[in-house]
Amino acid sequence: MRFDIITLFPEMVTEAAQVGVTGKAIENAIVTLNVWNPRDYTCDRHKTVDDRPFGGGHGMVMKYQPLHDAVIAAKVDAKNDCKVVYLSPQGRPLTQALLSEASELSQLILVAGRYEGIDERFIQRDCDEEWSLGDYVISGGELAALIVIDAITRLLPNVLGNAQSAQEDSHSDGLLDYPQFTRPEMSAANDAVPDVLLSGNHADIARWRMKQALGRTWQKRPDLLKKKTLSAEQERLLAQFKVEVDKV
Ligand code: 9WO
Repeated sequence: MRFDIITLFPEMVTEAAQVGVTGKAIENAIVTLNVWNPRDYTCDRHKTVDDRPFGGGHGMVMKYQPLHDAVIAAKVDAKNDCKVVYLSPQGRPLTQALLSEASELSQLILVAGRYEGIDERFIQRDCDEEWSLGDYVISGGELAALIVIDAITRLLPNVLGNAQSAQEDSHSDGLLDYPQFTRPEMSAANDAVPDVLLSGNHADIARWRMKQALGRTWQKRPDLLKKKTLSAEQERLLAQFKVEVDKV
């Protein structure tokens, strides 16, 4: 998969992407990352990428033309399954399902804005979609682009060592993760690792983990649970969790 990022701070994206899972995917040529700086597509002596907003107000707005020319450059050998996405708080809220869909694309062009925003005509004419990470504001789209790249990369075939691990991650089945423990077995008298995890009984462990995942989702994110249809077994495990919570 190919990612193209339109950004005034290309090194911010390329440096951060070299670390960890995304770095390995780039090294193994599963992912290619290209950055395009609108400043390189300006036509004036001062390489102007921003201007004052019509109607007044403080701050600056990114100009249409350098952004447009940078996207055109990124599209030189675009296939038809290419999408241009602007990252902003006005966008459609990103979900694991949306990211999973996007991981089928061969090219994703991510536009990272700066300043107080970008000329609306660029969003209208040049972008296919607008995505939001959540209801908060950051100083530019680069960190959002990195999150999108990271989340999609880990869904690509041959990226995660264990083929199952992305599938088993929190949210891929609409539930929160079950709790994890490692050594030591007992750090304080009333701080023990649940017995079942030490039992070696894999069916019991799987049931316990499913019960915890259901229980925590019910406790912390009831909104997620409302969207899911549970199997009879899952209903039974959740009921059991609720009884056990009442006892403590
Ligand atoms: C800054 C600002 C200052 C005064 C009045 C209004 C203002 N709006 C903004 C603003 O939204 N700036 C944006 C910063 C411009 C485009 C890139 N920026 C951005 C992207 N902030 N937050 C995101 C983002 C992207 C994806 N998901 C969540 C947030």
